[in-house]
Amino acid sequence: MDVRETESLSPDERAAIFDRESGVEAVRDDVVEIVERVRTEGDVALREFAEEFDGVSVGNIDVTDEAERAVGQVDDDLREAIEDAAENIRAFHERTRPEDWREEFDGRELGRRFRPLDHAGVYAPGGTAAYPSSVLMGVIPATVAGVDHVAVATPPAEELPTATLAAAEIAGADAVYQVGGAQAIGALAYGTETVVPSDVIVGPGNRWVTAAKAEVRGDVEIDFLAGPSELLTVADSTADPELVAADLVAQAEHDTDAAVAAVTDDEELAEEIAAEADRQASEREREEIIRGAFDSEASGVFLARSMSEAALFAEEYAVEHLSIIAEDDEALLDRIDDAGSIFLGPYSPVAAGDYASGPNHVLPTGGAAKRVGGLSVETFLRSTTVQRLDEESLGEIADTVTTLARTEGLDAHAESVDKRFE
Ligand code: HSO
Ligand code: ZN
Repeated sequence: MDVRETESLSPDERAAIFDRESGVEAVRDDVVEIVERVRTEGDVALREFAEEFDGVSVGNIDVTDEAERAVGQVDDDLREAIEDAAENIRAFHERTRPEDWREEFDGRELGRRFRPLDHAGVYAPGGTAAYPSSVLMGVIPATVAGVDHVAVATPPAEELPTATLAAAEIAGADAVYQVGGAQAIGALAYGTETVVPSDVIVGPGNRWVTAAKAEVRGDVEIDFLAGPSELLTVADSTADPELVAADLVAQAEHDTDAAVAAVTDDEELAEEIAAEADRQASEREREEIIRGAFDSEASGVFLARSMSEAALFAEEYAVEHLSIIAEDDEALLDRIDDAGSIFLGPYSPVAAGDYASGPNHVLPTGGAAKRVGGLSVETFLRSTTVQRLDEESLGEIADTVTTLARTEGLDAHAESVDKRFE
């Protein structure tokens, strides 16, 4: 891994670091066609795409029964780990469920209430990215919100991964379908003979899945366009380079496109993190992927002139996972607004949040943390406002309403208020 000084980054380098791209444009035309075929041909298209892209001749698209059986088929240790993680994720998400409220504002009784969406679709990638943990992260907030029907879509395979199926069942999914890629997003969005259409589609995926989510957005809600994993660690001289490097190597093993970086004001620490990351990479099974991620333009160890400048760097990076390992981590936390999820102190590895501490790991990437938060219970809720006025409180605002209404040339609006006082 390279060490680069933040002050000598060229405009091109800065753009590659701070304007990270998702790469979905390249597949957009193909995705439009796939989604359209699913929309018009339904299950027939899903079966054909399964043969073409996954090399699988699909019997039942609906594999909910198999998911129920999978819980009994996984090892006890794995089942307990999934159940343990699910419990922690559920506890955290229950705490975040917004409460309905009603309050009086100068006699006007105003409130807000939350109701779940009816149908949610959770995408769970397959292949080397078949993560039971992501199934928990997608399904559990939906069930906590009270969604009536939560469906999981996962790519077809001769042998579906039992851990993914078991996680869907333990998390409380109502249906599991074997359908992957852009065609899965088309099916979840518009429905087929087998697949129930969703009001909201969530979950990570490859470029095809992400491009398809962008395509159906508008017809259904989506969480956001989640790209490859990212980690930025803000570290001061008190940080242990071995631990900083271990977290970078961990997120790097997801994808050659992952972005893993550290920023510090301590030159010796910067060199040690870079050397340590290279050393640890060669001990890992996914060394090649890790080295690919190290070569990403947004990856590297960055040397800032001060910790203030390091905080500014982090703010501009707006990273998916931000780790702060520094003596005064709370002060740095106060200065950085933009990040998907924040990990404080040496005992909060990102891996803990990836699996089992409780908060969600489906998070905005590519700088989207400047605009949105991660997957949450709110993703599956819609809010409605409620108001009740009485004669007196309506009287208080009557002039304001009628003046504005007549200014807008809407005299029937004004009259509807005046009539109440005749
Ligand atoms: N770090 C990934 C989530 C994940 N990690 C799943 C392990 N399994 C993206 O936030
Ligand atoms: Zn991870």
